[in-house]
Amino acid sequence: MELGPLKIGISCFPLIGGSGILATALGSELARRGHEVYFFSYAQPVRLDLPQEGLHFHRVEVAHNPLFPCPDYTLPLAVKMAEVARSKQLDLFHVHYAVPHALAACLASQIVGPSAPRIVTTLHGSDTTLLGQDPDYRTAIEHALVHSDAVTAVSENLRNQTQQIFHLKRPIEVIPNFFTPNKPKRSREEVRRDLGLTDEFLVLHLSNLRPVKRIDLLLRTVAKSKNRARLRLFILAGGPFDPYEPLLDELSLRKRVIVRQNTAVVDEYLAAADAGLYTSEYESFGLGILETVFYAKPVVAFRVGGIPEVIGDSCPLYPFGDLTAAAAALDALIESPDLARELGERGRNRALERFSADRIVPQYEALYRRVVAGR
Ligand code: GMT
Repeated sequence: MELGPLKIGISCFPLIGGSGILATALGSELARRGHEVYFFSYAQPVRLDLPQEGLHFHRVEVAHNPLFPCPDYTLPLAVKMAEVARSKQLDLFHVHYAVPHALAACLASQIVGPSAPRIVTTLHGSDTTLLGQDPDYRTAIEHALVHSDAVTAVSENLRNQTQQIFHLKRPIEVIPNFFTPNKPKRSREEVRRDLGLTDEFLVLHLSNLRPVKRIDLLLRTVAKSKNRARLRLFILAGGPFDPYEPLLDELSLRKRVIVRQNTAVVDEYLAAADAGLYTSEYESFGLGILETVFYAKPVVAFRVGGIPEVIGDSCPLYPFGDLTAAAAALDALIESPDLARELGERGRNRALERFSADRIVPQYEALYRRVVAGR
């Protein structure tokens, strides 16, 4: 059954973090393809460019009602989703992260009743790998997964982990993340000048600095490099760097590391870099890695979670915690621009083939049509 453009409600976190960034990119692509997309969040998602035809943003007020001892977000979110679902006759909610978004969607659907939008839940990682093990959340997550009309995971690895943690009977479809580079506003030379660089090898790290990113290992890898005097580590931080300040002094790295906080648009920095360095102990996918790869930069990373699915055989990966191997890999790139170029190009070609919007967004559209047709 062929269905026309859909009305889709998207709930996501608005901050710098893979799930919100992916949800925002998906919403923009869907609007470009003629769908009407309604975002729900407590702030405008950092990469949501408004106004754009077909894109709407509904701010949810976190309730600080004096009757309650704690602020509440899930109920106001569910109410907003239900109101918009009714007034705009949404076809489906696509929620990113089980808690609170999938749960709010379940509640909104009960509020709306028989004509409620279908629910597609996309799992991004910590919502099942961490919260799924937390007895205070596990049952609620399980409820949301069982009551969604479709559940997707961003990698095979996350699908397997989720199945192991929850023993679900329902299928989980893997739809990987995608990325669309935006033309950088400044030239590579301008950006490097702004960062105070001349001919240093610029190693980029892009993340929210949560403990799972192992920033300690990131700094220790750089400290182990034979070429540390020739390199600069540039951290685009979506979270506070303060906890790692003492380590900078301990490893005598202060002059080698540049940190910029909360940068929403990363393209010009990706273009200005020479390589990416990621030392996470787990990534369901690693959207920052994909962004780096799309700019034809070679990546040094550990073989954990879904990272092998993103990188394939385009760059070697190393056992988790093998800092000697990671530092040697970095040295090889610094010492051989040809190798860096070859690995970077190989990664980009693979990413273009597998993780472009044109490859991934139609997979979501096909899923939406299946669940809406099954109403
Ligand atoms: O990595 C984070 O801490 C943020 C988190 C999120 O939900 O925003 O990222 C998760 O989702 C991203 C988008 O699908 C994935 O690329 C990240 O690998 C995943 N993080 C983890 O699994 C730790």
